[in-house]
Amino acid sequence: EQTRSHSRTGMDPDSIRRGIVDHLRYSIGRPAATLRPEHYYRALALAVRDRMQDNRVASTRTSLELGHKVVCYFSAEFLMGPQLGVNLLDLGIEAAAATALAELGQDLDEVLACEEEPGLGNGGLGRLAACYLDSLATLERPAIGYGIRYEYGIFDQEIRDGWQVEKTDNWLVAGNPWEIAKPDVSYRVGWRGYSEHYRDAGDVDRVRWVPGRVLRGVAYDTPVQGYDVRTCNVLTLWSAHAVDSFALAAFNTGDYYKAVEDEVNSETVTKVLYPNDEPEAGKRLRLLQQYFFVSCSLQHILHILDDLAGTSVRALPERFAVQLNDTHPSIAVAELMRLLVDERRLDWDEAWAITVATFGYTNHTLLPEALETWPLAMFDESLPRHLEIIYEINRRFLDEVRAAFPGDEARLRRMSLIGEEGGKTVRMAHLATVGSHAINGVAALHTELLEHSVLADFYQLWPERFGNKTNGVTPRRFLARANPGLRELLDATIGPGWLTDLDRLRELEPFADDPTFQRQWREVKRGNKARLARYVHEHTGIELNPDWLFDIQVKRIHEYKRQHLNVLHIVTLYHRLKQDPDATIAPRAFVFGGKAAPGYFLAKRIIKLINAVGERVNNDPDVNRFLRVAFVPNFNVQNAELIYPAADLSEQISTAGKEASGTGNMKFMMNGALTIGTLDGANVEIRDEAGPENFFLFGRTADEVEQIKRDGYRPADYVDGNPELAAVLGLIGDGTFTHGDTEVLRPVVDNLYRDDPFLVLADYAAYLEAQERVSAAWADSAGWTRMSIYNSARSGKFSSDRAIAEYCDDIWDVGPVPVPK
Ligand code: 26M
Repeated sequence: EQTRSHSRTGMDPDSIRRGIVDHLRYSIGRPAATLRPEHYYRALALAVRDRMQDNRVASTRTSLELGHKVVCYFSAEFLMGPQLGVNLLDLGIEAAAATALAELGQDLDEVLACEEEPGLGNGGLGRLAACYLDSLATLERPAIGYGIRYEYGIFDQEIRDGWQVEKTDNWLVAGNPWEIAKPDVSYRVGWRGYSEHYRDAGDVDRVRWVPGRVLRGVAYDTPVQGYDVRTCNVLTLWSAHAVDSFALAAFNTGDYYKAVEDEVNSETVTKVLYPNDEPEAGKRLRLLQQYFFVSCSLQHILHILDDLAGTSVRALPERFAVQLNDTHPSIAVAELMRLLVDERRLDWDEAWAITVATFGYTNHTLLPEALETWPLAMFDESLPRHLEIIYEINRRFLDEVRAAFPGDEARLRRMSLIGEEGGKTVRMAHLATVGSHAINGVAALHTELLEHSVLADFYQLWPERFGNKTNGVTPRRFLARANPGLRELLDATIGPGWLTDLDRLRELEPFADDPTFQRQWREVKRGNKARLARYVHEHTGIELNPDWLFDIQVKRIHEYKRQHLNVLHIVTLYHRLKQDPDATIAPRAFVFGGKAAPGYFLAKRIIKLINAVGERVNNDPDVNRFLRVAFVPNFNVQNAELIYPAADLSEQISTAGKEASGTGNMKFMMNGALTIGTLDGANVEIRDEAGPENFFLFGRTADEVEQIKRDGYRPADYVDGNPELAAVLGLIGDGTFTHGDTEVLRPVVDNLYRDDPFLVLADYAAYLEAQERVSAAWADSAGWTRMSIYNSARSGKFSSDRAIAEYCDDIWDVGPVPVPK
């Protein structure tokens, strides 16, 4: 290992070139004459993985042998994005790899473009998990990400005739060079069946679960390299397979064929990622997915403990901290109790103390329709023993509530793990809360609302368990990789330390009014806008002028995120330009991107609305001198890296109180966009950091939203009181944007006029007024540039390094474990 630079895993261009050539020969196996960039991609990826693997071996040895505590991040989603670029950055071998490839006649950028991104997440929650793995490794904290190896990730979105069309994301077809299959790391996971009471050898009454079905989980490990450190952690994703034989002892011959018949093929369990905002939830297979990965992960953790000689399961909370990323893995609370009580034969109280000391729970949404519950009957049929355990947890928990709040029957009903309204259900947020020593929200406002609304009763019982952990994003991917121009300018201006200490961006402040620096800043931004314009042209045929204001909204399409409010602004400008042929406005390019859940009717109409307005605007010579509208198809991590750095204006316009945090808002800010936004989620903190003079605030507050709803919101009143708004809705409804078709967009207009559950119309006037302020500010180029610089300079708080340091200090009690170089 001392002679590493001469070994097969050296970091110099010669060693990397030899690594590529070796893998082309021994791992790819194609005649030299037929080698294309994708083969060089795979060979380089494997060569890079080899180098991470050395670090991985050293990291495991250091953390496990020295007895350090390990963070286990349980998440049904990890939206990792392309790996090659960041891994080269983390290892410090971008230049060396480019040289090695050049010597082989290949271009690094072309090779990077060959990577198919693993889209194993829906959006914010899954991407957050990926940013956190990056920061854990960079901060040298031993960590394992546990999740599901979906064969099909989030669907690929195509736009046809303005409509979203879903294509399956077959991301594994060309193979995945980053993962290592571990067929020897495999666990059995039960399902259905019944529980059985018996007397053990020591004459103690015990319960065991006799599953009706069994499947097998196999681990696939992906290394997660820290930046400029030896620490390399791992993401373990579980893949479902059939057990070796279907002929389980529990089956009698009569059951056998029936069992095979109605058995879901075991492999289907990890087939496909579910959308998180599909209106029709409560799918049995989804429950099985959750239980499957949680059971494998907990078995793996207990197995690691067993392997550490002399470590009993009683030491679990000293050696492992398990974080539940939303309620998706919250069945872990019942599963760990089952493993400890039924299988390891601990008594209940001791097992419960271990469980609560082990788990932490992060809540990511307050939307009532998004809180996970399972129909009791389905739960009982699927996980009968776990339901019994949940009843016992609930019985003891409600005794505790009764003792704390005597005679408060309503409170007991509200807090129960079992919901009674509209058919009995298991409330997963309650299970996660009761089973965790730490519960957190993801932005200050969100945590506040959590403590006083959704989990208010729990907060009153255990205030000390609650806390805030404002989200963060990794500057390695979303600044250094995504914005090479800015990276270079930052390095030249304040030195390279910012990449691991983002607060140092503050050192830019003295340059905010410096004309030379301002010019360089604008040149970087213009280059990024030209780069995005090329991409948009290539993928949509729409031409955008990089000198225009780039006004961007990218995120999942959802009513609460209010993309339609943005469209109302565009249609207002269209209307004004058509009304007055002499009118001029500061030219703007509106860019949208985002996927709608396949079953979400209105979200899909909103996509159609954006594209319909875009088609009309982009082709009308009266307005296309001032306005363009582009919908970037298939928003994903890869094109996100082109989009965030190209923004002048970041649209963060959710109804106050509905967006838990947002993380795109942080990526825009770091890259020098100004925000137009409501007081929602982390926007509040973004405005605090940037300074209110560098943020375009509008809209009702969360309290006002609640007040308006309580008073009986009547959206039609806002239309009747505002002729311009009436005209704008009229244009959308009368076929102006749909070749005369008055039906297609009718549901969107009707919904706003009749219900408007997210107060689009109540905030319309304030939004227009804020957009006027944006246009006025844009007219002053030096002033805008100063505000842009201040936004980047003050974005340090939103590094995931800050967030992870807080989790480590306040919840996990895990310090740095440097791995010697
Ligand atoms: C489900 C059914 C119907 C409508 C909505 C949902 C639903 C909405 C949100 C289900 C789950 C949801 O939350 C998951 C999620 O991705 N939350 C996001 O987590 C990010 C990381 O913390 C935050 O930045 C986002 O604000 C939050 O929406």
